[in-house]
Amino acid sequence: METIKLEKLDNLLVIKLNRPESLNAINKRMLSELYQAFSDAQKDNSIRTVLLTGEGKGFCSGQDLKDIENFESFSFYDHLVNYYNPLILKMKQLEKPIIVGINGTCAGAGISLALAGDIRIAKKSSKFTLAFSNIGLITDSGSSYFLVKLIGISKTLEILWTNEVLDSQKALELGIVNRVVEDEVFEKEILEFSIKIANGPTKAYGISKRLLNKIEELTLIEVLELEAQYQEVLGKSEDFKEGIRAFLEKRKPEFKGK
Ligand code: T3D
Repeated sequence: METIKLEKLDNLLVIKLNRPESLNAINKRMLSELYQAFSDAQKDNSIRTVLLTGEGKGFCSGQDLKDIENFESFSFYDHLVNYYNPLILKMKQLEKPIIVGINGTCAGAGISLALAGDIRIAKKSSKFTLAFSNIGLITDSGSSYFLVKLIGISKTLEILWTNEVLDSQKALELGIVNRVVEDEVFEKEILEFSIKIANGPTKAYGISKRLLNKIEELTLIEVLELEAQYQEVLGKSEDFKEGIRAFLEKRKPEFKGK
């Protein structure tokens, strides 16, 4: 891979965006490589969680503005529909946890990428800016959808129109990130957190992701039915049996993700 680094740490796949000279700006190659990495993670049963983070001082500065040769002939529509959107959907549809470790600057489509993950942990010194309207664009690659769900229409419009640079504490207060970690311990803490999740009951985590991500399209009656159907499946899983055994034997469960 040219634009991302992959490292397998037991059952955790670490994906590092690897174009640090541009704060990990996204080019076509990176979009294809990320799509491939998430597709492979879906097929590989030994991978039980993905940690997505960035190399260097940025997490991701969004679309590589130097990669577009001719803006006149460039089709934003084709680019989004063929490259960005499939990746965002692939991440949302992956039935395994995706932890995003935001290690620095996060801008434009970098925010979309972070929001397509499930849990975001930010390094304290990270900065967030939508950047889209700086160049006369709107939120894309899912960020309109994710932001409105997380922080509402009015706040999304405010940060989009003003291009306010949010620090990690503000991002936490708004609910854009789940946790903020001191710079010195960031690497250690995102790894520890991800490993803990990777050792959990992966099947239950995957099914809860599937259910919760579509909950707003469903009625209470439909949710009650789906909860019952999915619980029926999980009640037959190896991890459920192990959870019960561990409870009775007063020890910590050793889940296998099955
Ligand atoms: O269809 C489609 O594809 C459209 C999709 C659009 C989605 C989008 O993401 S639109 C938004 C694109 N992103 C931006 O507009 C952000 C542009 N960058 C910035 O505004 C600033 O760089 C930051 C606020 C992110 C960080 O500022 P700072 O001062 O910390 O760093 P810097 O010095 O500006 O950047 C460091 C280097 O990274 C610099 O390179 P140089 O001059 O040292 O060689 C800079 O040019 C480069 N860089 C930063 N962002 C990008 C970039 N290079 C290419 N593309 C970037 N997005």
